Amino acid sequence: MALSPAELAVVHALWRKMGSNVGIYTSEALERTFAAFPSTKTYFQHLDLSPGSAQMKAHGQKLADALAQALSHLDDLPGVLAPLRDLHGQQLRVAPADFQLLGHCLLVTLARHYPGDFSPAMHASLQKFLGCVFSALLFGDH
Ligand code: HNI
Repeated sequence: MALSPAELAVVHALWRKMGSNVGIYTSEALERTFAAFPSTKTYFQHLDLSPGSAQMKAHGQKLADALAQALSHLDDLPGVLAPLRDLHGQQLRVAPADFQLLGHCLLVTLARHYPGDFSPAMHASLQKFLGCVFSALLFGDH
C-alpha cells in the first residue's frame, strides 16, 4: 500500500530534520531491540553488540543508509531492496516478527528524540513506510 502524498511529506520532513543523525538513531534502535528483545541478538553473534561499539555504529549506519535509499525509491522498493531481500530471507533467514520488533524500537527511539514531531499522523506514516520496506524485504512487494 503506497504512502499518500501527505504521509510521504511528514516522513520526508522528519528525515530532513534528522539530517546526518539518522545513523545515531538507528544504532540506538538496534541497541534497544537487543536489550528489550534479546532473542533478536541471535543473528548477530559474530558482532560486538555492546552499546556504542564500533560494529554497532557501523551496522546502524548501514541500516540508516538502506532506509534513506528506500525513502528515495519508494516507487521501486522491491527492485532497490532485492539484494537485501536475498540476504535477509535466504541467507540470514530473519523472521518476520523480528522485523516488527526492530521497527517498533525504531519508532520508540524516534518518538523519544522528537516528541514534538511525533504526532499520530507521524506515527502512522512512519509505521506505513517501515511496513512497505519490510514487505519488500520479506516478500518482494509493497
Ligand atoms: Ni539487516 C545486514 C538492512 C532488518 C539482521 N541489514 C544488513 C545490511 C543492511 C541491512 C543494509 C548490510 C548488508 C551488507 O553489508 O551488504 N536490515 C536492513 C533493513 C532492515 C533490516 C533496511 C529493516 C528495516 N536485519 C534486520 C532485522 C534483522 C537483521 C530485523 C534481525 C533481527 N542484517 C541483519 C544481519 C546482518 C544484516 C544479521 C549481517 C550483519 C553483518 O555485518 O554480518
